[in-house]
Amino acid sequence: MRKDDPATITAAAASAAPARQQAMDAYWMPFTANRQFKQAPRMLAKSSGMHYWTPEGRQILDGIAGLWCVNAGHARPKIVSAIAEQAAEMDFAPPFNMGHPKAFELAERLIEITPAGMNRVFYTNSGSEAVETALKMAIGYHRARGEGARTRLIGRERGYHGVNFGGISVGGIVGNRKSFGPLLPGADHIRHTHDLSRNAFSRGVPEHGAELADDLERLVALHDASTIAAVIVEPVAGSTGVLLPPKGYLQRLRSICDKHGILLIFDEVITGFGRLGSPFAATHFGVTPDLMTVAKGITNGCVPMGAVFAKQHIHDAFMTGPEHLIEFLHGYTYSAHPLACAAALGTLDTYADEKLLTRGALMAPVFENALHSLKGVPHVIDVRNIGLVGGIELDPIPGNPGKRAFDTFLECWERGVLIRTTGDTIALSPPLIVESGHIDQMVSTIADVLKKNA
Ligand code: PXG
Ligand code: PLP
Repeated sequence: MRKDDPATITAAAASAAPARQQAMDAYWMPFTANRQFKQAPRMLAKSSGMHYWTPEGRQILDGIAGLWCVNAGHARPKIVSAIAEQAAEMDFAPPFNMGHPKAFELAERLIEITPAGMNRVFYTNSGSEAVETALKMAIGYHRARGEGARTRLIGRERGYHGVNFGGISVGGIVGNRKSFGPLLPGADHIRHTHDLSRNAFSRGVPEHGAELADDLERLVALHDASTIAAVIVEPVAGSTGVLLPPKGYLQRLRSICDKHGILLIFDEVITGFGRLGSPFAATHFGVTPDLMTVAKGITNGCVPMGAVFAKQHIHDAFMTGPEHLIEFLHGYTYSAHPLACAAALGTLDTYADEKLLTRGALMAPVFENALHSLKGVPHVIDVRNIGLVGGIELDPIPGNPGKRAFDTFLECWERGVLIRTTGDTIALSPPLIVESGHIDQMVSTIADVLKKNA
């Protein structure tokens, strides 16, 4: 019997506590409608390849790589054994003033695939922590160079940069910000690039909107460049509903930053590690930022880990003063955790063995055609795609935003397909091992549900 045979899974699950009888009050769930969930829980108990299984043994096709992170698919042998062996060999090593070989080996391996010049790696445990780290690096860098007045941080409307205070300050998702007070002083935002009137149903990057990068000039005129440390953007915005950069937009942002001595930070937590069909969005678009944040796909989602990649001159600016003193007063107990480093090395091996960091480019045409077949299906007002990321925007039910997409999510789950929704946009981001049959199943399930509920 294969180990991913549903019968085996059902037997394994039966020995665990049955999901429905599990007491559920104590666990306060993240980014979840807790009361709705606990009335009708959606539980996952096992995963392998392109699939999850529920505790009852029902197979679910994973249309979102877990949460944009399981890029090589689930339960990959090299990653599983790397974690198991590391746990037995050394569980933890203090990261402050101590090292362990895999942390250095991993950094060397990572800079082989980062854009040229981004050759310093700082480890965190999540994308949110990577963002906080990058923002502090940007401000600290300017101060170390004698430009201590450059403290402003610029984000973009609708941007998502995790949930910590720095990240929500530069973030632009209103719901994630409004309940939490005044946030970081000095943060400001350029306009988002979403424009259905000009760009609906674009295949790949939209034609119109490069000029929106000039909005940065407006903020420079308002605040003066001498007060601005950095601009942070997602090269392709994920959480807010899959918004692609207009043709030429990122290049323009880069040149405005250069003109004014402002650092450019790409938040590649979703776009990193092959999602667009290239190792990173920076590689894909040919635009190199000064700092880059990653997480998720760095360990295939198997152990929490994030990182900041920095250009060498940023790192070097900190390397002053007495040699026995700490140069950058920042770090996490679990930075470079041995289990995470082992998982990341197993992940990079798996990506290399199967050429997964560029496989998205091979599958992108199949994915694009399947997604755009949804044009004309009831309530579909836009389809957006790049690499193996897709966004399907639905017209909202009047007075009930988000409901149509959430109901579609629930029905797809009942029909064995896991999708993700944000507002009224459905996001698809399958593992990079996806085959065309899986793509057909995802897209036809969504189409069937939308037609049934038309
Ligand atoms: N930056 C970006 C661009 C992200 O997409 C983070 C930072 C934060 O990473 P952590 O590891 O702290 O969650 C993210 C995370 C969604 C969704 O629904 C996306 C993310 C997280 C949760 C949900 O699209 N991205
Ligand atoms: N809070 C307290 C009281 C701590 O001692 C520490 C770390 O030593 C932290 C927070 C930060 O934890 P971490 O390093 O895991 O982010």
